[in-house]
Amino acid sequence: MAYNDSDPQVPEADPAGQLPAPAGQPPAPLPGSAHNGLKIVIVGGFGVGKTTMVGSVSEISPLSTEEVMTQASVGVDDDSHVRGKSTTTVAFDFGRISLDSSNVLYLFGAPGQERFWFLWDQLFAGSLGAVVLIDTRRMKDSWYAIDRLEHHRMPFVVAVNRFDDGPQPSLSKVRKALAISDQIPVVECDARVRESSKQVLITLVSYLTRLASGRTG
Ligand SMILES: Nc1nc2c(ncn2[C@@H]2O[C@H](COP(=O)(O)OP(=O)(O)OP(=O)(O)O)[C@@H](O)[C@H]2O)c(=O)[nH]1
Ligand SMILES: [Mg+2]
Repeated sequence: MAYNDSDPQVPEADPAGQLPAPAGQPPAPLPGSAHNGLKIVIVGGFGVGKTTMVGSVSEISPLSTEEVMTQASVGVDDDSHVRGKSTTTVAFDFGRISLDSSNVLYLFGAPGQERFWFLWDQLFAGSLGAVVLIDTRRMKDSWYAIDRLEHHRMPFVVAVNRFDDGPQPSLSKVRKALAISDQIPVVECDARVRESSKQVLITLVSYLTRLASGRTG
């Protein structure tokens, strides 16, 4: 089944159901019946919003490994489109969403800077699938993520994180520019908004479900 770029809604039932309290609120403790952990990774280039997405959608205060960017990174990291950004992920972000009484989604946000990419392969271990976050101002920064995921044969969906000052290509154009096959969902999102990030994860889980049941292609 080809994915419909023009339809921002997830076509299938919400497998995540209602999410618990937003991050920052007192989290609901993980029920003792939650025995099935599902690992998802969020990857993409430097400063595309990976940490923001984990933080917006996690039901617990996310664990993050943000460090202040120093003068030493000048000339090494391309910060030309992230001028307001003062910290960067140096290991990973970690968040959690309870899907139901027995299934829990564990979210890992990857570090975006090239010098930390060696960590990605470890982060992929045991993952069911991935979200590739895209910043349309720097589309080529996502090639490495897509390349690594294809290398690992890991299913992924593409989420275009819209920044106000960036170009606003259609999802079809993004798909074409990144040579994403028709079966792979390409959606847009605002990583700062919980509901929007949640929809991206639902898209991924729906896609994984379709793959598992052989209903794609
Ligand atoms: N306008 C806008 N800003 C965003 C959006 N998502 C994230 N930001 C901002 O973009 C900056 C980068 O976000 P991060 O979440 O740190 O990006 P990251 O991908 O984790 O960065 P690294 O870990 O350093 O690669 C932050 O200042 C966010 O507030 C968005 O959808 N729209
Ligand atoms: Mg980060």
